Amino acid sequence: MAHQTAIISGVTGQDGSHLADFLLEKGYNVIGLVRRTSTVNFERIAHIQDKITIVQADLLDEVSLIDVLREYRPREVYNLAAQSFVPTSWKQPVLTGEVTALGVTRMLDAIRIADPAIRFYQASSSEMFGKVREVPQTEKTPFYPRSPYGVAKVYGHWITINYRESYNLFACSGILFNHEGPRRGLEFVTRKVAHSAAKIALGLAKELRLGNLEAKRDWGYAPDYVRAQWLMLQQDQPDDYVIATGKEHSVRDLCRIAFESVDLDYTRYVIENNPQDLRPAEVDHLLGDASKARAKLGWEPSVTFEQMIQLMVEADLAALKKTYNLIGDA
Ligand code: NAP
Ligand code: G4F
Repeated sequence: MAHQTAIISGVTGQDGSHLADFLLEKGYNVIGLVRRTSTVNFERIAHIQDKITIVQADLLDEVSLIDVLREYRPREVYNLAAQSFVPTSWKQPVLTGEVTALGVTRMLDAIRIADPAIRFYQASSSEMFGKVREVPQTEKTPFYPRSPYGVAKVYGHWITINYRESYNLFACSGILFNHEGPRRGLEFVTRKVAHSAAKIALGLAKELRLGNLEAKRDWGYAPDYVRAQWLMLQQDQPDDYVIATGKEHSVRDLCRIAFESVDLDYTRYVIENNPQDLRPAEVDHLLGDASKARAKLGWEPSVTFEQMIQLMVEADLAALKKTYNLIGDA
């Protein structure tokens, strides 16, 4: 496996950065695609910047994708790039469709044109289950997306399957349930809560405004989930897999655990049902059944929800203390 080349779109994101770490450990030559920005946003890959090759390409521009595939001739392409924040998908539904849906076709077409032997991973999402048709959700559960983001992901999922069946591409779709960690964007609820609990504990904030505290998710740990992405591309046959922990927690549980980890009672600080954080259509609960991945990939999660939230709060405490030049414990 040494010196295989892998291309990651979305390398500056949470998963892209963890996958780059993972593939470097495995001896891969890692090519990370970044879109052009006026200033660099390489915070999550700063520690490996000199170990990977960073190339400009955009999911909105197919020629840029064909060029990069022809130049670097990868064995594997991981398509992690997306407009991935659900609330933004109502504000920018067309942009979300262009990147998160049609961007998948551009990448698949680029592979078909440049080298159809490339193995392809598509970052599908449990958001596709939306208003869930059964509990828990498996690879066979029908989709009922509840946001423009979810609709775009359904398109990306089916175009991946269609290119596999039409052109015999080695194309896999990973239906990943929510996964988090200290590198999660600040706007997603786990990081928002962890960061605010740390700030309040340090006396840097007084309250936390949230939306719906009753929503439930099957939350896992991001480094475990990028291992599953790689495992899918190492099989003899391409296939689709649900990746989940099989345990669900509410946003309220998340608040309680995060605040308790800094000896605080969340009910004194959290303001719920903040209108700006409520959604036009909610996904009330997601719970995945990853039996297929366990059986065929040998995949297992390694970190519990409680451990992960604790780890996230600790990471934010340490980062805030450094930023604000604070000493001593919270
Ligand atoms: P993320 O942190 O939001 O990262 C998204 C990445 O996509 C960033 O690197 C971003 O670049 C890049 N990107 C956005 N638009 C692009 C474009 N037009 N061309 C090229 N790159 C572009 O997301 P994540 O949490 O790592 O998730 C990775 C993938 O898994 C996404 O497709 C997401 O929808 C999917 N997913 C995530 C989860 C989860 O719980 N994390 C669950 C299921 C599926 P910039 O840095 O320049 O913005
Ligand atoms: O953390 P969230 O924004 O994640 P969401 O919407 O589940 O989407 C994430 O997971 C998907 C997998 O199912 C990915 F495909 C997607 O890219 C993304 O990574 O919200 C989780 C829940 C929601 O029910 C939301 O209504 O938390 C609830 N929530 C309550 N208050 C909040 C807030 N979410 C956010 N972001 N901010 C709040 O203040």
